[in-house]
Amino acid sequence: MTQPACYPISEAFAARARIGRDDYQRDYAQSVSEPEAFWGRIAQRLEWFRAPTRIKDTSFALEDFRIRWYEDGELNASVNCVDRHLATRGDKTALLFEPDSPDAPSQRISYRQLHERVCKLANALRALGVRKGDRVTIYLPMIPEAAVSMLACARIGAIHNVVFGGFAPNSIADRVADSTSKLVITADEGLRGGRKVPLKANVDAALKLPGTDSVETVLVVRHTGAAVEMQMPRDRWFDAVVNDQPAQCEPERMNAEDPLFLLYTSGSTGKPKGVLHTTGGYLVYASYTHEAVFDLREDDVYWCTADVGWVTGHSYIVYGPLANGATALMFEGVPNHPDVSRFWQIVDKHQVTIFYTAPTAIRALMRDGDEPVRRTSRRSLRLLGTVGEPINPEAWRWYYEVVGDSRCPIVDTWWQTETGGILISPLAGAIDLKPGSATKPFFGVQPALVDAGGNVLEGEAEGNLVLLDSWPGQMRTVYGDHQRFIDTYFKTYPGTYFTGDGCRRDADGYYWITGRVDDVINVSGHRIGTAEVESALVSHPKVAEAAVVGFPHDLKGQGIYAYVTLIAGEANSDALRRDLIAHVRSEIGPIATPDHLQWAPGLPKTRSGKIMRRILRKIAESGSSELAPEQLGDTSTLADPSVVESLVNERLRR
Ligand code: 6R9
Repeated sequence: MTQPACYPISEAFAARARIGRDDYQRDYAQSVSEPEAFWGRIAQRLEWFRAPTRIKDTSFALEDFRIRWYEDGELNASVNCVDRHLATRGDKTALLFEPDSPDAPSQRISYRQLHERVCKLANALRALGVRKGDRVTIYLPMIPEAAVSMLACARIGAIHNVVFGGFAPNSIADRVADSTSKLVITADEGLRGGRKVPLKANVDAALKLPGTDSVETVLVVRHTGAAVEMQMPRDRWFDAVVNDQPAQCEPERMNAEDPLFLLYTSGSTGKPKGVLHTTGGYLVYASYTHEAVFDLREDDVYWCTADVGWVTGHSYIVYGPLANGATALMFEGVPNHPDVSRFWQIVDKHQVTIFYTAPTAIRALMRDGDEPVRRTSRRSLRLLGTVGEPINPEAWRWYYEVVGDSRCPIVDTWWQTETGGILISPLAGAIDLKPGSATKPFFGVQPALVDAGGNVLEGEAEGNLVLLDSWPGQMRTVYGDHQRFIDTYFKTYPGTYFTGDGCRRDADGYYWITGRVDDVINVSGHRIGTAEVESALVSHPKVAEAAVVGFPHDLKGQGIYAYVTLIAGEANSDALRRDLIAHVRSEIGPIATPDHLQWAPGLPKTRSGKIMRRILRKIAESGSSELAPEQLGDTSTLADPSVVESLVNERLRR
């Protein structure tokens, strides 16, 4: 039986949807023809101390570059996410916490309770000397304190810098040092699938590394109760400093363009960069996209399975949902513990209505078959979403048919850390779905495809995805390196923002993201820079040189394929291979673990010494299929063609 290529808008869904087909056409047209009027109106959804009158002042032209939204507006993000709801939603659950173990009790935190917790921590931070503009690193598990910490920083104007709990000490140290953080908030340990993550010990190790002396205080949340070493006077128990604080805290008046947070993300070159988001535009965009894309209603129970360590957790667990007064579920654990029905049991337990996850999780659960899903009800669900990487149509259909019982539309949302919020996605009441396509641009978003020469391609086409104009949620700079911001995103195709993604547009104007076209690998929806993995490998005393590329991986989307040349006189062995893989894990973190490591007597280079990654990618991608020399493309610029032959012969055959 052939599968439908298009799933028309569900009539049942459309009948009650916030945005219908005609609304989308009309509002989209206005959003690009009169962006000031459109975004001025949308900004009214927030509570401002001073309402903005200057809405948009942006230019991507290099000689006249600027990105400013709502620049005379004043607001506070925590007031919008908490205080504003007290009058009408004080007893409504803001955060619904589901712990790692199903045997531990879940927790409901009302908006009123959230207000008290945020205010107390904000007062504690002030008492510890944290001021507007100071940076605070947050290295926590998926527990309510993570959201509370972000909002407490926002309340006093401190810039938070959340570091994913899976990162190793070196990665924490890089982020603390680059942001010159004054304070770190962590926990004794994290829990994931019953396994303990030594968060405090990782922070201790990180803060021994050079460049981290800016840190004056480490606040430690007691979570598992494990014994940890407290280094006085630096380390303080979170509860001890928070408990006696007053339950009210005067919020800082922030300009719309004052920074809200930093979030480090991997790029093609160098170390991860600190993506800086500001207050007004980001919050307008996160809250509006959250309401529109997820068709949010007052009684929804909304669950995004991302970790707050990634941008999805920032925009669609914390800022978007809470600014909208929603009930957001926070899950500490993993999809397959204690068994592979865990997600769906949580859906039933809390009557989740909107569920947002990553394709890699769907593919992993799909491998275990339909039964673990079918044995749960899932009747409460009405909308499903995905994010992080392209979803293959097979996984899309399984998600649609098995998880959603062919009843729930799927929103495949394309966006980036840099974009702050969703840019291309279906609106389930307005746009027909096609499995594997993120479909159409959100309001105000103007995608275009360009060829290698920067020529804009019209109609059906495939090319590099750029954006022609700004949107309020766009990042404003790379922390401490504005030139790097401009060089990375605005120089490749001048006058446009270059996303780093390849994309196809079909005859209906639908966008199909094909994946990164730069040296970024998307492993299970996590961005890993090849340069980072290479530098971790080369930091091993036995390694002379390394080159890292991505290759197709059934579960992870892409896997990490490393080619390693040892220093002269060192012999390769399986033990050394394991040692090098473990070395990368401990340098960066488990998410950067190479899936395959191939010994390379030499790397293919041009005569000027540049590694020809194109060839390495071809070899890694080929698997067990035949690889004829002409499939490697032009090899005439190779300094030593013989190295390629041995790499081809020794390649991993899958
Ligand atoms: C939100 C987030 C961004 C990169 C992006 C692209 C890939 C994200 C996608 C998708 C296809 C989707 N990506 N969503 N590709 N379809 N729906 O994931 O941010 O971690 O910065 O990653 O992820 O390649 O450029 P981030």
